[in-house]
Amino acid sequence: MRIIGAPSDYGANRRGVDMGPSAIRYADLAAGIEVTGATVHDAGDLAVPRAEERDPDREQPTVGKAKFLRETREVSRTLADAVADSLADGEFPLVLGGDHSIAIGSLAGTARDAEVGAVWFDAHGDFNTPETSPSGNVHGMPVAAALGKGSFADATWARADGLREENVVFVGLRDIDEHEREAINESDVTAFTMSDIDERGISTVVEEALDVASAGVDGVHVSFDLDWLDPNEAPGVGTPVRGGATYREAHWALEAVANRDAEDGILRSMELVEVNPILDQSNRTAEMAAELAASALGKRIL
Ligand code: 4U7
Ligand code: MN
Ligand code: MN
Ligand code: MN
Repeated sequence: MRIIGAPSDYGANRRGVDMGPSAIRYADLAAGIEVTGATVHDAGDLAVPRAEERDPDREQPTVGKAKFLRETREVSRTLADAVADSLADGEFPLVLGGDHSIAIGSLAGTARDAEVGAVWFDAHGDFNTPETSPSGNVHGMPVAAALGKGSFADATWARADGLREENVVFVGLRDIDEHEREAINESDVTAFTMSDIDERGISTVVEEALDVASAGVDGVHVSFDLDWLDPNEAPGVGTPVRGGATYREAHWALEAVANRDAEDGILRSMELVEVNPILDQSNRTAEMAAELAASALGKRIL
């Protein structure tokens, strides 16, 4: 497998997530994964322009109120190539963010020559468009971007045409904006909320999510936003929302991904995003990210 760092924070409204890849590596990511018997190649970090270095006079492609679209487009293209190259070389791509806008690149890369589904572990729907976004932050838009919603319809760099809407599944939503909710309801994606997990249990929900995401596709991308976890367990995120998944639920979920992959080889690519070391306590959130990656790739903890 191949680790690809994408230290971009252009999609979030605060600094810090650009240090996510370093923090997750520091938490012994590679050693944790090697326990599964996998060979880990670390490809390092992609070159991402620093926010302070950008030229304010240079023209920005403005779409609605989406911020930093030129930089986001650049990062997305670079990352899409890196993910596609990794797959072409037969290595599983594990992408480290960065904020969740990097998923635009991961999805474009993994869906370049394939039909794919996606399982989205997140407190948020990430289904805003430049038109509906209350913040203008692109980390709240990657699913809509990849599916070509709103003004993303014309953004060939953002659209992942191989991503099938009916195979996109959200798990554990608990903070959705009004227009975002309408758009999710009108779409063909499947959405499980935290209430669904309370009612039906993590195992039923995740198994069903994997069924939906993997039906009739070549592979599944797992996108893991650390704010899916409860802030008590993972405080180092930019947009914490109380009432999230527990440590045990998160491990169960990703062990289920690994078990399913062992059965049918459906896991195609994965990303861990939104770790913000500045807001973290002793790197706990990055450690959680590293452990969860190992679980998804086959490590059993208990
Ligand atoms: B994340 C938000 F308004 N919905 O669009 C927005 F609440 O990648 C938050 O899931 C988005 O962390 C959070 O800005 C994006 C907001
Ligand atoms: Mn997210
Ligand atoms: Mn989120
Ligand atoms: Mn966030």
